[in-house]
Amino acid sequence: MKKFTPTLLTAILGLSGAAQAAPLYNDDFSSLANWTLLGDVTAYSGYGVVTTAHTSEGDYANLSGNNPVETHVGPAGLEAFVGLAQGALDLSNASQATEGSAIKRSFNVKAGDKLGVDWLLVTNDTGAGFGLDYGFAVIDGQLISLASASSAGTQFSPPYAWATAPGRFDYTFQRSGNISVAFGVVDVGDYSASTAFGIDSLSITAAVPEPGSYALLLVGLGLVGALARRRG
Ligand SMILES: [Ca+2]
Ligand SMILES: [Ca+2]
Ligand SMILES: [Ca+2]
Repeated sequence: MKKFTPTLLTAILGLSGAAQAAPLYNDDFSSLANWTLLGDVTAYSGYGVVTTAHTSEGDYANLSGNNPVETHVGPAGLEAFVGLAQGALDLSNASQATEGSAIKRSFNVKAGDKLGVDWLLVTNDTGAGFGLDYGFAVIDGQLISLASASSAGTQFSPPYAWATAPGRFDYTFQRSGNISVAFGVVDVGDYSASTAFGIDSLSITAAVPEPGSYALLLVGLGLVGALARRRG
């Protein structure tokens, strides 16, 4: 009987390895060339960074020289840019989002594909009456709050006083198509006490193979077995 040669093993392992496809997209945010930008946005310190820091406030946390954008000003506003209805970024009537920045692009994906991205929020928006600023994602029109200034409890270096623990956001696409993905940050309740939201290491990986693919794999293995027996 023919033995399983290294070549044959490699072929079989290669087949099963194909079930774990390489990422469809990777982004290390060394550049923002693939994104559309609004407000104070820059690639900084290995992250894609959006901030609420306004130059006219003498805020030295502004990184790009471009100012954050008003949240609720119709088509030119931040909410419209990320594909949300006016008022959607408010936490409540009493805690309205005022200004912020965002990046967006679209990805051609299939339902079940998975997105992952690292994030870190750094802020001066702490203390009594503050702590409301937040970083968010908007995927296919759905707002997902990722990080709040209220959870920034680790001392950070100037110009920001506090940082959250680093986080990773995982998302499974609900439908196939060219799906819009945005990341942003907003001032809430006031325009002051800036917050910066950094994202990094974005990847999109294919859904696990459909049952049909496994069936094909089993048929393939069955053929290999039959060949081995015939030649035995
Ligand atoms: Ca990076
Ligand atoms: Ca603020
Ligand atoms: Ca501001």
